[in-house]
Amino acid sequence: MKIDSAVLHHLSMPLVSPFETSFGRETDRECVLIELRSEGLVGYGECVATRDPGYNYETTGTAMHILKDFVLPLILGVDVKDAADFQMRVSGIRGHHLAKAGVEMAIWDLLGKRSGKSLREMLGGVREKVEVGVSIGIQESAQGLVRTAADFIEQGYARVKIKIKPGRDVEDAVAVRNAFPNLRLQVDANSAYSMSDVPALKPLDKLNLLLIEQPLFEDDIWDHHKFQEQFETPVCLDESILSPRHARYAIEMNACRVINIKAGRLGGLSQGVMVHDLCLERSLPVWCGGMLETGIGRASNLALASLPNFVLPGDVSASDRYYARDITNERFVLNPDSTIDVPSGPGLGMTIDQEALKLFTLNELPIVASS
Ligand code: OSB
Ligand code: MG
Repeated sequence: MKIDSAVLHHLSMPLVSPFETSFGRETDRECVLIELRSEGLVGYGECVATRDPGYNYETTGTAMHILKDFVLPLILGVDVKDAADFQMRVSGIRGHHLAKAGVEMAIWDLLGKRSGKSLREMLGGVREKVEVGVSIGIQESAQGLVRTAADFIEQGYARVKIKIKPGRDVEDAVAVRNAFPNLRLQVDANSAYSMSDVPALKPLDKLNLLLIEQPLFEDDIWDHHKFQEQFETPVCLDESILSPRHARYAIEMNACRVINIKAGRLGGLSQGVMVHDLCLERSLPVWCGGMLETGIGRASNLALASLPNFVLPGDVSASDRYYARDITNERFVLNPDSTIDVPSGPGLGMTIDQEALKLFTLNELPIVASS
């Protein structure tokens, strides 16, 4: 499949409500939409880097640079056979997984459009709809959080994740637990703590949480082992798992009992599948994380989450939870059983609303093969 040209679309999309985590607050979601053209077909991929390097060191700015100057020159005018071939070609570029993953997604979209297969079929998904939950950012107060959670539960979300940070942890979690004694509830710290915070966090262990996500630093797989030893609640790693190797280290160190899979963080859907397969082999449940994606990235997450070992609900909510207007013509809706349907059309199964795309574009960069 010869890649003829590419366009990078640097987007900024207004969120329906601000999203606050331990590392910051977003009111508009920036990302880079990657458009690849090949043999008369157009494929799209979403790079989930954000404006600020809070979750990950990459930003939309670094992604534009790495894609334009390093990743795309390695594939433009080149016959890229599949995701594995793409990974081999970009293996000399250290890091920048979010940038690489966006291109790999666009390659899958092209492969599917060429073969008539959906991403779910190509990845080996086994479900036509996947269980989902909602990730709630830090609210103005514990009471406000309970109200927000109640609203999402009312809409049909059967699993809730709340963001925590020092000063806004146990009290918030206790408030939600008291209001909803049987709710499937989990917390995400986005690396806000260190081992000295263990005593303060200990009460979380009594709240019957599904898991505690990424309490410690990204590069602290070993300290997560020490943390897990002190908690009965399963620790889930997000930021720490940047490759299938990291997943193996974490499993062998007993640093976690659950892994959150994000194709972006791992450098591509193919790497996400590898982590999925490894966890299946080692009997660790996984679930699909989210990055407030547009319809493009959401379609990719749903296809990935249809693989057999995604046994916990994903952070993949309905389109209206994120955007009043999305860049895709198709919108995702929540089914009454807290699931979302996996797209079944060729590739990602999505079409772009060109008018919306224009509306949200900060910068558009066409790139053609040199020579
Ligand atoms: O840690 O899972 C996270 C969003 C941005 C960055 C990091 C995270 C998140 C979320 C959002 O939790 C989940 C979603 O897309 O609904
Ligand atoms: Mg997380």
